[in-house]
Amino acid sequence: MKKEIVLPDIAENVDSGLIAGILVAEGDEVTEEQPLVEVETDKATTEIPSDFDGVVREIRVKEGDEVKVNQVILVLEVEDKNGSDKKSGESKPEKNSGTNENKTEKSGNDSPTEEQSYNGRSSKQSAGKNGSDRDKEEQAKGNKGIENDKKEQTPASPLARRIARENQVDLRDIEPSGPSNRISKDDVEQYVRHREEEDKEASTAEDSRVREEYMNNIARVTAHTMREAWQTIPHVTQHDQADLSDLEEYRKKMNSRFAEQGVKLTVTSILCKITAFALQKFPKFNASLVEEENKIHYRDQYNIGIAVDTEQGLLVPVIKDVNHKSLSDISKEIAELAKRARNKELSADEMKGGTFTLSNLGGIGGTAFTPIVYPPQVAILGVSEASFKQIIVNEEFKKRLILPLSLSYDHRVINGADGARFLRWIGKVIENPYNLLFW
Ligand code: CAO
Repeated sequence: MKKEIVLPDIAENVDSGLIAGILVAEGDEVTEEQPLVEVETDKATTEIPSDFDGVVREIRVKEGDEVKVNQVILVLEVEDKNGSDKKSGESKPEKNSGTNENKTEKSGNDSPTEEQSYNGRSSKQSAGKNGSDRDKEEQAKGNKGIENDKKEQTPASPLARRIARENQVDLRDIEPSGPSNRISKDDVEQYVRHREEEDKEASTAEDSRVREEYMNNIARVTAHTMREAWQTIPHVTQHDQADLSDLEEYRKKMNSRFAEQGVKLTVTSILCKITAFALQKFPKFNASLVEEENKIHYRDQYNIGIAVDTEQGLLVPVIKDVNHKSLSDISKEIAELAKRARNKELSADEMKGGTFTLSNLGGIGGTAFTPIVYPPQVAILGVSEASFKQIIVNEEFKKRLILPLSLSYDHRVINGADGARFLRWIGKVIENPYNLLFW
């Protein structure tokens, strides 16, 4: 049968309370005297215990609700004992007011307090109803509860607790002002006021040091793309290095020849060409993932985006069909697109269709970085500054120009072993371009 648990008459001159906590959930099995909810009045914080063993069928209140005395808080399903058991009586208000002596006070006051005197009153009332033995037992339980709570809680009035909770104040941070060492409502309010003043001062000081600037369109698009990439792509970055010495020497030699045609062969253009070969050798790196269809789309176009640093932000123009273009054409095109990017002259089409990206920060510096994959691509090659290192060649220390390489890839498509193989292959071609003849 169903039994309603109502808010009992918890103290003199108190006709309502605030639900401070719900300690059970619908469907919970509860036992007699198990606390069901916490109710807060300006006199005490009180746990309302169950009058019966049973199952919680319905909770009719929520935290923060104001509840009147005799208002139903929740409904229990209890075993029908044909009314023989005095606990199964229907006189809800009396029943609950009869359980007042069981409530555990939350106050931690050392001196006699409103809560304790309330407890005393309740005990007296209940003594008349339930007999002295039970009363003593219950009072002992209540006192034990008070002792435990005293140890655990900072002494404070219920009203002070409520204001502290509403303002997210930890009572342990507050110095009580009164002689009883008990935190009062005034103490909490003063603390909150002080904290607000401090916050205001701090934010005013901060504001005066902040210069606001709206992000331009490039910065906004970059921010959006980078967030999407970072949130959706599980990134791994594989680092490697390659001996650039011979290739760099050859590049310089060739540059004197290309200079006549107004072309400068650059590290970027050479890496772009080598990368296009690598993408043909390792098609997974020139692919995109269509996760909703569980498919990988392999591209047969080798369009390499080149990250260009401009005053307005990062732009990535695309060199299309790199595999069909000569090194001098690629060099010219990168120079032209980088210039157009810096002059804000790039068209949208010139930034579309990339299947892989190359980001060379070596002209600026750095030893390694973790570039972010540009969706829907699945990999990006980062290049840092080539610098001279002592390395062992044929059992001898040699001064060599070492180029750091950082490959980031989408781990949903590419495994660590694939990444290491791809980057090592590029490294070997940089170290010895003859390798291209034998792949
Ligand atoms: N190591 C050492 N030196 C390098 C180098 C490297 N990895 N890359 C370029 N250099 C050298 C060049 O050889 C050149 O020297 P010389 O004049 O003596 O030949 C000098 O640095 C300047 O090169 P550059 O930057 O003008 O030309 P580039 O073709 O190598 O690079 C570009 C072009 C567009 C890639 C570059 O200007 C650029 O904007 N880089 C920044 C890319 C970026 O912002 N990436 C981050 C994106 S977020 O992932």
